[in-house]
Amino acid sequence: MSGGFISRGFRGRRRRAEGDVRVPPGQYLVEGFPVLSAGPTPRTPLAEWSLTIEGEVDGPRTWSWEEFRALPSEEVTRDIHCVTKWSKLGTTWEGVSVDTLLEGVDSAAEYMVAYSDGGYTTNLPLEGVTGGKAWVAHTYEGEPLSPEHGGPARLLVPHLYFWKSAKWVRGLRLVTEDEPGFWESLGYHNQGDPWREQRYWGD
Ligand SMILES: Nc1nc2c(c(=O)[nH]1)N[C@H]1C(S)=C(S)[C@@H](COP(=O)(O)O)O[C@H]1N2
Ligand SMILES: [Mo]
Repeated sequence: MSGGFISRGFRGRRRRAEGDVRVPPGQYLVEGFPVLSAGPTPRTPLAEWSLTIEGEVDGPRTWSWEEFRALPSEEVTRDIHCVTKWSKLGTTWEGVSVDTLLEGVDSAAEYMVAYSDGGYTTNLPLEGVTGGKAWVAHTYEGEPLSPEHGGPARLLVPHLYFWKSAKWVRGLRLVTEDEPGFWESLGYHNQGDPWREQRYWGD
């Protein structure tokens, strides 16, 4: 019986313990980056792209691609968790925080619906996307975000299941009444907290 055997066992237990801390219940780790899209990949030319804040606001705001890219960006490294059970640790993004986009917006709304090229929507409470919790990301691992992963820009809400991170996002509509988005209408959980395993309606 060698010390090596004992220390390998010890390292094994430690690894599992560290993994448990970062991987929500029912999830497994992937090294690659799976692509999950409910339809074809839209390819909007940057000259035609814009990002809009609308709905229950004092006046809508729209940024062209150049204007959007001139806003202050942040680099964030986060773990992401898909409801189909894959998790990917330590992904690095750059994007404009939703706090920055909502700066100076006067609204009584408590919810928003993110909408995308191609018609995808997802709903989020404003509380869940403000205070440094969500970004409109344009860069992934130092490169412009690829079309398959939502480029030119996608919502990034890493503390919720990844279906809330709308790819090809074009706008945020602020609403006073919560409205289910695409997957939420089809039975996915309204909130989608991976740490509470809020996968489907009724979880
Ligand atoms: N516009 C749009 N956004 C979307 C989706 C989609 O089908 N269309 N799929 C969602 C789901 S279910 C997941 S898991 C992630 C997948 O992102 P990825 O393809 O970059 O891994 O995007 C989310 N955002
Ligand atoms: Mo997903």
